[in-house]
Amino acid sequence: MKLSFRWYGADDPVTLEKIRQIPNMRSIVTAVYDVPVGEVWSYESIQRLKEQVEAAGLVFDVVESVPVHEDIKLGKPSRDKYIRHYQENIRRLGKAGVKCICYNFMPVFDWTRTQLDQRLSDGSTALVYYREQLEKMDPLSGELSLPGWDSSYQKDELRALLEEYRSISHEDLWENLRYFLEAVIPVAEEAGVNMAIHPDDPPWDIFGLPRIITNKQNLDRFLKLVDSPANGLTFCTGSLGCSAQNDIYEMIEEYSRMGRIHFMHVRNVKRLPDGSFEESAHFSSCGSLDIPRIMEILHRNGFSGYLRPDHGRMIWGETGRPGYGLYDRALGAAYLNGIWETLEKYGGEEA
Ligand code: DNO
Repeated sequence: MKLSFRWYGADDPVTLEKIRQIPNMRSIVTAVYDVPVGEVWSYESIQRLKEQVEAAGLVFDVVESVPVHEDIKLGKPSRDKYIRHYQENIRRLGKAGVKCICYNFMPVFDWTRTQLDQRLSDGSTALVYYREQLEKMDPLSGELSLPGWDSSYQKDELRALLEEYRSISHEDLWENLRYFLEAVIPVAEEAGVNMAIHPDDPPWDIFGLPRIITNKQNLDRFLKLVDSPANGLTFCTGSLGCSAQNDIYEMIEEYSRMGRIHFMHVRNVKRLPDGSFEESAHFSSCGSLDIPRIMEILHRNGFSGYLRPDHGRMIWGETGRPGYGLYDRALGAAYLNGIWETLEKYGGEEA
């Protein structure tokens, strides 16, 4: 397991120097943020990131995300141009030492919550998804913005884009994903890079848009689309785990044994009876997931990929990017370290 931490670049209030002080921290998960979606990342920007990360004594080997242009997901004729750009980004990142690229195939919106500062009983605030709130939300209102969302759309562009998706079925999206993978996976293999798709968060359709990376059946289908080790997963426990139908332990067991999990996002989530959920502290009893069980499965199957604590609550008065403050994610890292060290020393068949 290679412990990693997400960093949003030079203007992230959580500095590399602070991240480095988290015990056992190894890799920085970041991206080039100064290039519009679909364009080629400049060598200079990639090199600058690498130098900044290495100067802080950390490793630059995971990128999250190289976003996929909507024309690729929509299967438009212009997709070939964007796929060429994507291939070039994989080559450039591979040359810079990147081993894993996280991306997603969610139409228009990335991860979605309905409120970013819900107060929990301990006084901290967390990101939540309340079904009732979602039903009242208008994606065109621009009332919500999350880190990682492409907020560069003008209202009219967004309306037009949503309109285009009206004719895209789940099967169309699968077909467009296959087309994309057949083009990029061979390039990734050659560049020594593992591609790791992030599941849809939450793992069901929202705002009438199709979502397909949602459950075991679909992940099985995804892995078979191009059956190469370079075509793998970012297994996000919080994304897949917010649906009670997903047996995430069974999934982690199978996919880690297959060697197809390249990146783990580990966080906890508290499922509510109506299908809503609240993000919670990493510690198991704060939410619905059994975190030591997740770590035990990974350990037993010899997991050697990247792993990062995922979203944290806002605690101790910290302000910053929703879900991406320092304190609670650092507590998460320490907790995950503790479980892993215990497994290494005293448990599991590999110990
Ligand atoms: C949320 C993140 C996602 C993820 C993308 C990958 O916190 O896990 O935004 O980076 O879906 O493309």
